[in-house]
Amino acid sequence: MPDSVSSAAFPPAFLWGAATSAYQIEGAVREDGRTPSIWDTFSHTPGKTAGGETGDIAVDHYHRYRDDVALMAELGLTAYRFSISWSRVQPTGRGPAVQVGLDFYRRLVDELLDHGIQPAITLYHWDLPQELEDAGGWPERDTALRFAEYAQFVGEALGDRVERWITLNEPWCSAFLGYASGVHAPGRTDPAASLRAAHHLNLAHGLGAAALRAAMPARNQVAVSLNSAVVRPLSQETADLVAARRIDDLANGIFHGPMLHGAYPESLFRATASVTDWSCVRDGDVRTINAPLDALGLNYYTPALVSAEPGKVGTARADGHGASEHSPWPGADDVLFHQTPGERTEMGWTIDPTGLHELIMRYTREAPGLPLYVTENGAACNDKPGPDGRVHDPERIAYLHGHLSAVRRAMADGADVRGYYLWSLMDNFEWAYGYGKRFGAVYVDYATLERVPKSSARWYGEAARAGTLPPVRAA
Ligand code: PNW
Repeated sequence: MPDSVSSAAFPPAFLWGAATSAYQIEGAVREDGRTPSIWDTFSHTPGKTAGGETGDIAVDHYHRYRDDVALMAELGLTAYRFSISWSRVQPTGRGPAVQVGLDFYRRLVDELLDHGIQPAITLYHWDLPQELEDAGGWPERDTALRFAEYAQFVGEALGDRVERWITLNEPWCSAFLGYASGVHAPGRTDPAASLRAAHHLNLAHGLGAAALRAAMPARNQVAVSLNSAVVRPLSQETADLVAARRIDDLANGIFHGPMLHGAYPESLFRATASVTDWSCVRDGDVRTINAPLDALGLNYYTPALVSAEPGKVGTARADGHGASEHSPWPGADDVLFHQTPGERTEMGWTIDPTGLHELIMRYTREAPGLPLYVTENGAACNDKPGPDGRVHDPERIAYLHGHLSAVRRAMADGADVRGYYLWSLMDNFEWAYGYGKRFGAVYVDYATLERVPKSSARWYGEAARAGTLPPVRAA
């Protein structure tokens, strides 16, 4: 890419953010009336997470949020995306909201605003109250109705001071890692249930968006964050193109179809006909899901490379996110996933910034006029403090430089990208991988919980202050 583009300034209003989620950072799982979510149950089930690690303490953000906000401000961040623990607000997933639960988030928001950092709230980042799972979880329609009620409570409590709202984070992961491959909570392996979960997550998004709008000032923005896959066929042969199309339906069309276009792709129904009859979709649901959005959040880490393997009914590791005997792709048993060539992060995910450019341009065409945010992007690296106590992570700086350049290039190509949230502010509980995978720009010493900004955090802060990317050597 021409240097004039990659080094060009970002617009002054561009948000330079970082992202986290509640279960991954808060800890304090039994405080102030919080009850277990599916991730508490899952992480405490032997064999489900690396080393049996849990979010019981995580990085203790619940008690350290003031210091964490001060650190963000010192680094120069202008935005912060975090999620709310539903179990703190409605411990049983239903009934009246708990004031102490809401108060924590109000204090956090006020702290952010006092430091000039714009908050963005994700309502659901995978931590369903366990009681709702016991009642059937996302495969049950009632969970979507419960979500709308929860959205209303949070919107009423914080809508006066938080402008940016995200209903769901990565519903693909909730539905398919949670209910099909089972590598995420609640760990079920029922393909039909996973497709019902996908529909009810969509419905939750639509009902939740409506509840937020009714509860908040009209100026606020309602969005959703999708981990839309960048799917590439291994060859241009018809069978591989068809395989790529199928994965695109199952990863993307299943969510953006009803959300952006008001319809599920017909080809999705055909591909999954042997798994479900989709009778969970009732009249009017798609209209509810299709409620207008104010912005779209895109989470991007790595592209997918697929081919057809006729006759194979198998379980290729689909995404690098935990091996399982069960596929997170119901309806795609004869599709094979390949490792994209190239350098990889500690997750084994190939580093490919062109995928982010492609993704942004795709949604620029798919949803003309809709402002876009990169709501997650980042890398797990093998970070260790050096003898001087500092943590040097040139790989992460290169990753960020590459991907932010791709964002800038997409903007030059006409995309309306309003901000970027690096995943993640600090090292945290990386789900089934436990604490072994470090995504933070800030290093966390898990023995002391001390925070040490990595060189990437300084580099990124410098970019935020300058509104342009420093050279990769700067740190
Ligand atoms: C996202 N996949 O997870 C989540 O939103 C974060 O909570 C998480 O820490 C981060 O990315 C890094 O993993 C993903 O299988 C999980 O394709 C799985 C996949 C993608 C993203």
